[in-house]
Amino acid sequence: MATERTLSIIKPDAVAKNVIGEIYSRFEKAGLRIVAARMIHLSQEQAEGFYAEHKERPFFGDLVSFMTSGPVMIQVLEGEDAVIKNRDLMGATNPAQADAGTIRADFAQSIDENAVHGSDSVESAAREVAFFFTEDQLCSRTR
Ligand code: IDP
Repeated sequence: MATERTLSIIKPDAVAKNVIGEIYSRFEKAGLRIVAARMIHLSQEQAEGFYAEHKERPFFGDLVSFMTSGPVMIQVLEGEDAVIKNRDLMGATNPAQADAGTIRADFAQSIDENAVHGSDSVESAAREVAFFFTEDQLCSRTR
């Protein structure tokens, strides 16, 4: 097991539903620490840059307009196997296919509005964390 960091975003649908605390509680119960957090309303440029790898996908325009439709809560989670642990807590991309008890099964309504983002690998986590936070903004226990 390795101590990792991963980037998590509580998307506009879940912020609007007022379930930030419930989602944070799941991170904490799973042993993940929040080592940085910021609420922002993403600009079009930020959303397009963050999701650049999906630029050619047919849903890209909808994804960017959804992610800029309201504030998001962005956090860095740290802990043993943080990347996969967070992905397990999130559940499948399509909430209709997400396991019972996962964040997306409980709080998301559709594949477009699916409550949370989480980095899918240690490599993308490093890039995504750096997209929103500088190293000195991370209150890591490992520093
Ligand atoms: P992930 O968020 O589970 O890692 P990705 O495949 O990386 O899933 O897709 C990024 C985001 O793009 C998803 O969370 C979802 O909001 C959106 N998305 C993915 N596939 C579709 C689709 O087929 N239709 C609409 N939106 C999609």
